[in-house]
Amino acid sequence: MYGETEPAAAAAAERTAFRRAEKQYKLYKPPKPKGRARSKRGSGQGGGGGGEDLSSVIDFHALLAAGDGGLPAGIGRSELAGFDRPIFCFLDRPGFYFIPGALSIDEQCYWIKESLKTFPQPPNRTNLTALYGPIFDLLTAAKNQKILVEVKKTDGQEISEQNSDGRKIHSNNFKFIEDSEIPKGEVYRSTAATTLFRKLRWSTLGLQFDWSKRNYDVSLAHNKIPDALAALAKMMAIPAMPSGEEFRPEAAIVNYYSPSDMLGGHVDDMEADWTRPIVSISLGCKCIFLLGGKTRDEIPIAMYLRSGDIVLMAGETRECFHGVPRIFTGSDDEEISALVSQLCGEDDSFILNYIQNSRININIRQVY
Ligand SMILES: O=C(O)CCC(=O)C(=O)O
Repeated sequence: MYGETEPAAAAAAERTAFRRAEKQYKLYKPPKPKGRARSKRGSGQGGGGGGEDLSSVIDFHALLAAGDGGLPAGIGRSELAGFDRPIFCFLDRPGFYFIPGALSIDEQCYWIKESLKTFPQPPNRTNLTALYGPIFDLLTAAKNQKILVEVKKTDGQEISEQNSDGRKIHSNNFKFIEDSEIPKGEVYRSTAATTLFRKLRWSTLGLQFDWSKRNYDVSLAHNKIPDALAALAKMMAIPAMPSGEEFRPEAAIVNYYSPSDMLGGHVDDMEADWTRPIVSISLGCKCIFLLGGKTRDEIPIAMYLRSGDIVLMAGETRECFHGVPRIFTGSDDEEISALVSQLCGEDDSFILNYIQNSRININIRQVY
């Protein structure tokens, strides 16, 4: 999901403690047998997801249930007058706050729906924008089994245009139609909306992030962060904010993870003031989140993030490597079962199907 790394830097990163942890936790798919059956010996490192050692992964929900007496060394509780949710922190990672179960089931369902329906709507950009141009109503099209087709222009006009970087973009040549409506001989290519929906990896809200330059491109058209999301972020940011100051939500990245996706270790360093937190909301399937140190050589702390949890990263923790090596799908997570009971309307089945096998992360940032 993130920018390319130089080959030498990538090779060095391979040998680090952070990379070792990523390899320890990532999902290993069993290799497909080729030809005659092969010995199973050595095929496994985690054996396709079962049997690996997850005993050192911190589970803040379990710690919460155990009460204050059960806190392991290095983990503390933070108390804040007027903030009515439990807050955990690491004594050696100032600026990191974990708010377990910060969102109710209703709120989670609301934000899952917004993430799938509203957040990918133009002018917000997604990973699909560079290939297809702005796509409107992808969720509705996917639900209705529509096909996105690139239609030949009849007036001989060039199908592609160039954006300011010289990269080809397509505009107005794509539209959703019924399968039965595909005009013979007038279509360059066609893709099922369900396929595109499955390929959605990120969308950006507010100020638009340019992944190729790894900075915010203020010249790109954008809407401001939706009021309800801004209000939520302001409220949740309080534990990490200097007293009396208010967080200003100016941009957000929404990450969509399918079962085998991971987010490699990185530092988010494109915002001006690192005393301001990144407010990071987890929805859907549980994942392992790695919080490393200021170099990849420090052994990262592994913790579970579950649907409804919120993490704040501010101050020194803004300089720390972090990433998501593993998503747990198809598990009997309590959080997912709770969503199942709530997303039971006729209109919800598509979303429910998606979220039972996916994770969504919304991270909200103050840019300036
Ligand atoms: O998915 C997550 O929980 C982390 C996302 C993240 O680190 C990022 O988008 O920079």
